[in-house]
Order: sequence, then C-alpha cells, then structure tokens
Amino acid sequence: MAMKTAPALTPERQAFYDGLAPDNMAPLWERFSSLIAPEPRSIVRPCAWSYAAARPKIMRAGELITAKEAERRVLILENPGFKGQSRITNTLYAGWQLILPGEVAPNHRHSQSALRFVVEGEGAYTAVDGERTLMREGDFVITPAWTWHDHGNDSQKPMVWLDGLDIPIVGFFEASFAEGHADDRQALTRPEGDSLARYGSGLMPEGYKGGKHGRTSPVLNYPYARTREALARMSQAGPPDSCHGHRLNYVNPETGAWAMPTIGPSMRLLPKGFATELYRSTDAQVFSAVEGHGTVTIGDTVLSWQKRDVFVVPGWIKFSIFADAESVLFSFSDRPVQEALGLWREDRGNH
Ligand code: 1HN
Repeated sequence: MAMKTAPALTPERQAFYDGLAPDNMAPLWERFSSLIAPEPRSIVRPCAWSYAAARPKIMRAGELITAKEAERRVLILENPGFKGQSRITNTLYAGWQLILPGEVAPNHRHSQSALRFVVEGEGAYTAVDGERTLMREGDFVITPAWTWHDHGNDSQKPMVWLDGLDIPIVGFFEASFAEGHADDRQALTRPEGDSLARYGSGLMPEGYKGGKHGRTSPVLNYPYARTREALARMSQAGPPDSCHGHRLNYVNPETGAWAMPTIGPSMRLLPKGFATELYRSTDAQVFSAVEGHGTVTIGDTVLSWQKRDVFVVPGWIKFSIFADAESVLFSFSDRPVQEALGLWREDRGNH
C-alpha cells in the first residue's frame, strides 16, 4: 500500500511551520514522503562517454598542463544529474587520467580508495606501498585508502586509465584526510609482481595474518590476461547467466569478499548477439567496455557503446545490455557498502 500524502496546508499550520524554522525545527509530516521514498528514484542519469570523441580533449589536456603541475591530470566524468559535483553516480567519482611518456604524477595519499582500469597504453606504472606495477589495457589496479601512491610513464606511448574513487562516500562522512610527500617517487621495497605472486595465486604466505590493507585486497594488479583467460574458460564450460552473461567479480583473496570495501568491481563477457535479461539492482553501475560493441537499454533510453567507452546505469531501473560482437565489460559500483549496510537489493525481472 502507498504511504500517506502530505496533510492539507492551512494558513494556521503554515504560520506554525514558519515559526518553527528560526528554532531549527520542522514538522516531519510535511516531509515524510520525500524523506522515505517507497522505492528508489535515482537522480543518476543514464549517460555514455565516447572515448573516441573524448580522446582529442584528453590529449589537449596533455599539451596544456603536466601531470606534475596538475597533481593528477584527469578529465572528470560527471553525471548530468550531478552537475558541478564531480560524481559519476551518487556515491562514486570517475575520470580519465592521462600520463605521458616521461611524466610523473607525484606521491601522495588520502582516505579515499581508488581503482584504476587501464583503457589505452602499455608500460606506464603505478607504485603503491613500496611496489610498482607496469600496467596494460584491461588491468584492474587498486590503491587502498591511505596508501602512498605515485604514477609514472617510462614507456614511449601515452597511457590513459579510468579512475574510480569513493570520494562522495568519504565526503558524506566528512572523513577526508590527504597529504603530499617531499619526494615525487616513493621508495620501492618489493619487486614488481610481488603481491600477485604472494596473495593472488591461490596461495598465501605462511604466517600471514591478513589485513595488510584492512579489508582491501593485498593484490595490487589483477592483470587482464588472467581475467580474460578465466572468462574464456568459463564461457566454454557453460551457458551465460541470463542477466549477467559470464560474470566474475574481483575479490579479496584473504576473505572472498569484494576486492575493495567501498567499490565492487566486476568483469563480464557477453557472447556475440547476446542480450541480457531485464535486471535492476539498487547500486548504480559504471561500465567501461574492454572489447566489442553494442547497446544498453536503460528504461526508455538506448545508448551505444564500443571498446573504451564508459556508460552509467542508475540504480533500480531495468536495463539490458546487447552485444553486437563478443564483448567484455568492466564495471564497478558501491554494492559492497550497500551490502554491508543490508541495503542492497536486486530484481531479476522475472518475479
Ligand atoms: C587521485 O589521487 C588520483 O592518485 C586520481 O591517481 C584521481 C581524484 C580526486 C582526488 C584524488 C590518483 C583523484 C585523486
């Protein structure tokens, strides 16, 4: 049953309400329905960003400012439902970051957790907590909260990756701390590939108690080659899920839970010609296409996407993704937070 609508507004009542405002009080019964929605109605708008269209602007940014001067040279992907607020969804930030050959993005740390999803280039690095990883297209890389991190590009080609951060979540709690470092590049204490070997190989070091980065995965880089291989084998072994295709979530190998406490990353493979069944969940999802091309229908909106494009599906609106060619899509959302708070819901459309 629908809940009550607001009671009638009489002049007497209005005068009473006006008299409450200076005392920093207000009548709940006037606001009830806007405070407690019967079901989610997201402010997030369905939206797509074409990488081909954006690339000249990303490269122009590279002519206008260095990574060092900018601290991070990023074009923010801003949802039109949140103009001026640097959000791609209600709870998450995203942007395309460029690092040119020879550049360094200086060492710093902050309370916000970050993910990097590599869109173009090969051989630039990010260093986190004493370990450097050389990145390739499709790699998923984690910067846990409050870890020192710097980026650099010793390759011959530009690199662009999609940043995903929990900035609005940390902002909601007014819990942001950040600091820079005297040295642009951090000291390296472990060889490349160390965290993947130790924690990301279905093995764990003897005596390791876990929690190196709190609830965040100790694996720095989940290389695309491995993820792609897993998806290929999964797709050969059985049919796709009707709503998700062949989908694998990135997890923390210590716990089996999401790889990050605030951001839930996934990768899915959709066979050529496959259309996902109508589905909705309370988390708005940000997608980055790695391979293939197709469309996504979100309510009444149809958006086209191809390799490297980003699109956003708001929470609790039915959507279907269609793949014109065999496609691989990376995605992330705030689902771990919703799950931790007991808020997450999904609806597979068939009930
Ligand atoms: C940040 O530290 C990075 O480390 C990227 O690459 C984007 C956006 C806002 C605040 C900090 C990075 C960021 C950021």
